[in-house]
Amino acid sequence: MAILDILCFPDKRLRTKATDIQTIDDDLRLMITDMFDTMYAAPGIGLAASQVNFHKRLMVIDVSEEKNQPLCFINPVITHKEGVEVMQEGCLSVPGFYENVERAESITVKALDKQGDTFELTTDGLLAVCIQHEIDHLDGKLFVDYLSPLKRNRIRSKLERQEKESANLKSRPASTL
Ligand code: GNR
Ligand code: NI
Repeated sequence: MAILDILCFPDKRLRTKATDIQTIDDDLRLMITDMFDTMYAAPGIGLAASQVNFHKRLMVIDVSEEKNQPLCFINPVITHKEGVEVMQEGCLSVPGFYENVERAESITVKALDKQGDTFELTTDGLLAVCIQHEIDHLDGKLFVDYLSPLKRNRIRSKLERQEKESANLKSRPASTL
């Protein structure tokens, strides 16, 4: 069981465009297991590989109440979008901030599962929102990009300040705490 570190906005590495996965082997399946462990521990309903500094097109999702419906998407592509819906979103890479984002209401996504078999899924609601949110991560995009520059900059400043504060605490000798 390995819990991976999650990159936080405004870390530039979150802007990397992930590349397609060519081989689905045991190394990749270990990464998938670690991503599920990390997502459930956070806790979150989804996690894109980009968030754990692995810039390949891979994401995991579980939107079930019981946390017993793990979904793994390799090289996901949205093949159809319909309607518009606004939902309040959060992100493990933007901790503590929740804002309304407009996305397609219903989508069809095509991907490979962890055996390398192609599957297609048509869905709406929270799962559709989450799939779009995770694919954005793989393209280097974050939900804060949909907000006004003013809101985004406020969030950036607060997270930068928190990051400096925690870095300071870590470098202080225990005797001064
Ligand atoms: O845990 C998460 N919750 C969430 C809520 C509304 C819309 C999207 C999400 S995804 C997020 C986990 C995350 O950051 N995935 O990239
Ligand atoms: Ni996210």
